[in-house]
Amino acid sequence: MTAPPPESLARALPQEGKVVLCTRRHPDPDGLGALVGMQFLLSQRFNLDSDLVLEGRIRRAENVAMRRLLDIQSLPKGGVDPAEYAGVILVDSQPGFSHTRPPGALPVIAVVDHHDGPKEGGEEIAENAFVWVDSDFGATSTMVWSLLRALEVVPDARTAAALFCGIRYDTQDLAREATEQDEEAFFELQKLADRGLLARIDRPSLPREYFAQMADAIEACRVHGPVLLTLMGEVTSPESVAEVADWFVRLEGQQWSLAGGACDGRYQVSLRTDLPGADAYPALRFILGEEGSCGGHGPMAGGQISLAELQLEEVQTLIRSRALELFGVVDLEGEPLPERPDPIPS
Ligand SMILES: [Mn+2]
Repeated sequence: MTAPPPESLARALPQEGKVVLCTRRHPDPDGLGALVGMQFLLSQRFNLDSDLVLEGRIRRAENVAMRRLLDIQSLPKGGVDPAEYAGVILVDSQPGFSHTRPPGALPVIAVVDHHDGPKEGGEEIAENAFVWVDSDFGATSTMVWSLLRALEVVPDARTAAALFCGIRYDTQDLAREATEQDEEAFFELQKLADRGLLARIDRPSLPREYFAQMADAIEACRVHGPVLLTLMGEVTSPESVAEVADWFVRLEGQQWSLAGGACDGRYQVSLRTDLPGADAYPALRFILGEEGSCGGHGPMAGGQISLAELQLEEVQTLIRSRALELFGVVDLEGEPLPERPDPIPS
């Protein structure tokens, strides 16, 4: 887990002008935290201006709260005039990932990410780009924090809050896939961050639509022994699919939780496991097969299948049969999730 020397970041950056910072479509807190941290680093250390481009919608309540309370400003993707920028920096994602399309006509000058994933498709990476990909890290925000530290930039309260949230949610408060570095960054940043803001981001108020989505998820869930399959129809957001997978893996005795839902012309899928040492990415790659694409690290993976050529029901059937096959539970009948006690005889 060694970082490339920070001087190589300096070499990859333009001497002047502006750069675009972006992350995956439908950014999560780690993506947002890494963007805010990188923007702060560029302005404080390199006197370089940057604009954020956020693609897709931010809908999960914590993410919406994080963006609003930290006042994270961005340009629409169509708002980038390539002539105004010297290049693109990508965080918490990589150019070859299907859910990430940096604004075109600009070279990728830096990549900082902690995901495993497809290695192809990086043709737009500049020759002397700073590329740091290391799946040992629990969060990309930790990697950005370590760059700040190596370059002797102390984050302000807002930047610290953003990076802290990235680590907090990607590692579930250090409980999941956290390394010593994640731990050190977490506690350092917690000291520097605005705590009132952190509390408001962590427990945001929720619309009734949120509870309706969760009711649908409970209804759709089927328990196949150690495997939970929650293959929903239309969902309010891709994040809600991830949230359902996260929520249901907490069911006692469960080892794998797979959730799926249709949104924006794609069937979004999230896989979680609490089996010690299990790797979700190869499992999801098998389940989505050639029809889909995915990425992930450790116990979590996410991906999608386009609904342009396949019907929703076909995709659900495909995912269900491959998941039951992979996990060896083809013979187990799926049971509804809520187990109701027998009514008390009157
Ligand atoms: Mn991440």
